[in-house]
Amino acid sequence: MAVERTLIVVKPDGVKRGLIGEIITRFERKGFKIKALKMLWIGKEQAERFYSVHKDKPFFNDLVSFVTSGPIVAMIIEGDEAISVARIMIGLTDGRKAQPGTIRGDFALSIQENVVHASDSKESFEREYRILFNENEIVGDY
Ligand code: FUP
Repeated sequence: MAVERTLIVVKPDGVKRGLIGEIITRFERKGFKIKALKMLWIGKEQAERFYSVHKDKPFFNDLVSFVTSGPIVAMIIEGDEAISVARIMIGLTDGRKAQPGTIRGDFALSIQENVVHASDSKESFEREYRILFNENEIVGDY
């Protein structure tokens, strides 16, 4: 058993559509512990850093505009194999191709406005959570 942490973000479309509770509930019911949770509205520079791996992609500017278009909800969850399990729970990037039963499969019909983000590796998590959280916002064991 490998207890891991991962970062989950409810994107601006998910927040505007009232899906915060639904998404938190899915991760809680699955058995993950929430170690940090907050709503924030990131700016252009923070968004560009968050998505820096995509800086040369044609969709980069649209992606940055979208993710700064409204508040987001960010959380750090913890549990067995959190990184790979969360990726299964969110589904494929394109909501039109994501399996029903996954978050994107149930709530998204777009590749850009796909409701939720989850770190895709330990390295991504380590880099991404530091962009959105300070260490003192993460709680200890409970
Ligand atoms: P994912 O890890 O599933 O969120 O997907 P990626 O890291 O490949 O892409 C990050 C975000 O870029 C996606 F959530 C949505 C956006 N994106 C586009 O807008 N267009 C694309 O063709 C691919 C990704």
